[in-house]
Amino acid sequence: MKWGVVTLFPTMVADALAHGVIGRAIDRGLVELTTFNPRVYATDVHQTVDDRPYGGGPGMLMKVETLRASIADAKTELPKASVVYLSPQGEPLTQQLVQELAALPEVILVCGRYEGIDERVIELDIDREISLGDFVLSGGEPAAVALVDAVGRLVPGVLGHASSAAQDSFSDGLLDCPHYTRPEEIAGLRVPDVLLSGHHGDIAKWRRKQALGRTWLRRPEIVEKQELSDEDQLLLDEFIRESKP
Ligand code: 9D3
Repeated sequence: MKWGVVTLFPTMVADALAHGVIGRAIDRGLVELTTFNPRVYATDVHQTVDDRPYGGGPGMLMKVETLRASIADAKTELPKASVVYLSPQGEPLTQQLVQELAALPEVILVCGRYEGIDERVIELDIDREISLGDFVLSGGEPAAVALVDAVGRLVPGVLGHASSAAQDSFSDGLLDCPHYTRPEEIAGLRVPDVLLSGHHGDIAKWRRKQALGRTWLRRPEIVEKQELSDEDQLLLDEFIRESKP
């Protein structure tokens, strides 16, 4: 899968993605990442890439000519790409949207800085607008990193069998169960007996029950939206009964 990222801070994106499974996927050519910097198209001595908003007020916008030149450059290199503008006004990112993007051959991500970009550039050059959620970032780059990471791990061959995307929390809509490693006791806190029992059936049931219970406690709206199987409903009822004093 090919990504183009339009950004004033190309190293911020490329360096952040150079590690772990995505870094390896880039090294192996499974994920291709090219950055396009509007600064390259600045023509004046100050290398200006920002401009003042009509109507006045505080804050600047990205300068139109340099931004559009770099988007055009990205489109030439990635002719099949959907162009995504990362912004707080966008559609909230979900795993479903991540899966949708993973089916595309090429995506161009436009990272805003300052107060954002001219509305007409959105109309002319952008296919869709995506947000990470209702909190404030300083620019689109951290969102681009998160999006390439989330989509990249769905590209065939990127994950090993053990961590395959099908096993993810959220692939079945639930939060993950608690995990434990050595030692058996930390500051008086013991690993649950069932995990030491070697009974794989009991362990799977316990993990499922914990996943259902934690989702019910922390994200009740996720459980409400789901149609639980009879077996899941029994496990959740048991968790709720045991969680009451
Ligand atoms: C504090 C400035 N805000 C004034 C109302 C507007 C604003 C402009 C630019 C807020 C954030 C940003 C930069 N954010 C992004 O580029 C961004 C973002 C985000 O802030 N939150 C969640 N997802 C995203 S995707 C891109």
